[in-house]
Amino acid sequence: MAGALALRQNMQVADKAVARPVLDANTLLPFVDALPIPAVARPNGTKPVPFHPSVHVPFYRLAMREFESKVHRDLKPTRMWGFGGSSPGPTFETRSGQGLLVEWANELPRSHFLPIDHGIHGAEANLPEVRAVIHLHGGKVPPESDGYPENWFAPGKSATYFYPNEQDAAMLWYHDHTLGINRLNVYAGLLGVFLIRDPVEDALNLPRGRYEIPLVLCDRMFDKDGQLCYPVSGNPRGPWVSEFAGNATLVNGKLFPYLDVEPRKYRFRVLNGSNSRFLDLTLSNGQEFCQIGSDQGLLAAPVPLKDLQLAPAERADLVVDFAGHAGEQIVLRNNPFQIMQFRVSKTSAAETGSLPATLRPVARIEESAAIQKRQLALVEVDDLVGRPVQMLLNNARWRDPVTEKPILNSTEVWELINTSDDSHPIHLHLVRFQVLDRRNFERFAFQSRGELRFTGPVTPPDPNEMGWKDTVRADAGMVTRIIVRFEGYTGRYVWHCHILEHEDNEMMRPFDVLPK
Ligand SMILES: [Cu+2]
Repeated sequence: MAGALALRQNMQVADKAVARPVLDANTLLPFVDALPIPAVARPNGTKPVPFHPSVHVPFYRLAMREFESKVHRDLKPTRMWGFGGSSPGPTFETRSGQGLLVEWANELPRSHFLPIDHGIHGAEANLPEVRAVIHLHGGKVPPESDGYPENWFAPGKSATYFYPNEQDAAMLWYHDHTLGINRLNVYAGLLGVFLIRDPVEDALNLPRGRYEIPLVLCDRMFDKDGQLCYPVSGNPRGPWVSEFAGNATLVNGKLFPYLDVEPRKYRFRVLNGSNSRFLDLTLSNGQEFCQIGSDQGLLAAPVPLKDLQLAPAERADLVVDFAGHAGEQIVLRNNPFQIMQFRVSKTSAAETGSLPATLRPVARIEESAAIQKRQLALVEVDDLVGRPVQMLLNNARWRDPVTEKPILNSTEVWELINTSDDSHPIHLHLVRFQVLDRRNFERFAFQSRGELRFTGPVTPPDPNEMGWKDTVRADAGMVTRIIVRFEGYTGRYVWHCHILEHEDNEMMRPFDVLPK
């Protein structure tokens, strides 16, 4: 019986692993489709808040569904998964302190169209093939609404989550977080933007309305019929691949879109929604732009940049001034690839948005405030020929006992000791944190004797990493130190690498926030 089941699984995997000719995205004519702007989510009414039945808040119902979408004029419609028939899903617009409820409904089909690896923890073959659970990335959310990876639900089921939004203005995003198949669900399209605003942001008079535009960037691979391809290892018993690099980048769900702009300031809310790809964004005319915010909101002051590095799951709030570029066509590049085009018109309506010299004070947390220091190794486990088979946090697996148990309202320093050859974007749920510094260390001494020997100077965070963060690049061969105050709620959360292939294969651990 077990043998027959295993055989069937392998045949299913083999069936899905059939190599299809991959589309060379460079053969597509660029800049023929207008950039889509995701619709703003509309509430379906109001409902009482859990535990406070006298308080009513906006209630939204978003259904996850399969649909077809034209990602390029010259491609056949692509099968995708999204929210209410779009990927990215509708954008939430809310204000700090304005709580809301979302019923996330799984109305997906019962079989997955991407290759599941049933050998991965949480993706066993006896579980429903299609499962989903939604996490609000960057949200300070009670544990029961955080989208714990094991709290997935099958088609026909739903979960209603409460988002208090008691946090500063920021660009958050929502996405699937299902144990073992998260990389496939997000790749299929289960992600969207969630904007929180507040009076500090309002007072800055930043570009708004049609001059404020979300840019959700996701690299993908398509076959010649325009269908999503996801690679497999070639081993039918373990189709998992350690990372994904697509040859085409969707911007709000289109390949190589264009956007008509006026010669004035625009605010772009950029999300790297890729599974694994680190972005290196520039403008083709070499012009400077300003980063005004990072993951958890506004920076203290604008940071001028010509080149923006953005790890998976990181966000950047940018102001680009097209004044002085009337009539030009400017390409946004992820070096060296083209991503999208800005077509600057000859004339502009009166400029109303501004870019103040200071934005929001960001008080640095003193290191002396930390009552606990944790050394946490990022480890790649290879097979005999050096192929990665698993990624671990502190050599522990998902189902090992919880080891990180911070106390509510206490401050800790986490030292992320990256012994691998890859940079890993590390994300903590519930909290916001600050980056202290990075420093090279000697890997052999650490791996063989557990001894931390530094080999280089302390490197401060980049200027655009000096604000509040929820995801940090832990670079290869370096110790990246962050300082975190565990505020908000007690209960179980997770921290993980946001390379989704790593997260799915053990590079995720629970942590418990304990009461005082
Ligand atoms: Cu990783």
